[in-house]
Amino acid sequence: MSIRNIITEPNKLLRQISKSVDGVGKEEQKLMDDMLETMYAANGIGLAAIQVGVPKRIIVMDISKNENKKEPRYFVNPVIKNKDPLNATYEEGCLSVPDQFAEIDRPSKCEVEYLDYDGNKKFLKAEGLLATCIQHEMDHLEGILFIDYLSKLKRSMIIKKLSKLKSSSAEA
Ligand code: GNR
Ligand code: NI
Repeated sequence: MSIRNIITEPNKLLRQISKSVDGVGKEEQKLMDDMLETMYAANGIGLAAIQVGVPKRIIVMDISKNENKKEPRYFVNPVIKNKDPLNATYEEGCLSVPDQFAEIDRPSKCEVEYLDYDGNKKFLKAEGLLATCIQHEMDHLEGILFIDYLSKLKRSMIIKKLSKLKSSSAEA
């Protein structure tokens, strides 16, 4: 396993639409292992493959927040089958939008069909933080970031701040 570099906004890669994978093979499993390690190292609760530069419809997640009892989840080719008409608000952050947080409204519950780490078809009914996180990650697969739900002014202020941070640091 190895830790990969997390791409941050502004970066065109984050706006790319990720492609479905043909099934879960060794390559996908290696990617999921790396993504999970990268996510834990960054103290995140979810990560989409495009955040490490791979445009595949693959997500890893662990909302357990307990170092001793890890509960990794893997979603390959996830599809949302149902969304609750009732919304819930959570303060969201994103590893690709460092140190920025905002309250975002999303359907409070959702149902997802996907393949797991072993390529088996699964169906999950999610609510609470899990539902929010799945929707946040699935947005990444469409090139959407949580800041896209903010006003133009707030979004452009955040992007400006992040570009300044980038130009003042050694890394691109
Ligand atoms: O670590 C993360 N925390 C988080 C908090 C509220 C809603 C969504 C998230 S996902 C985020 C990690 C990330 O950027 N995933 O794409
Ligand atoms: Ni994110």
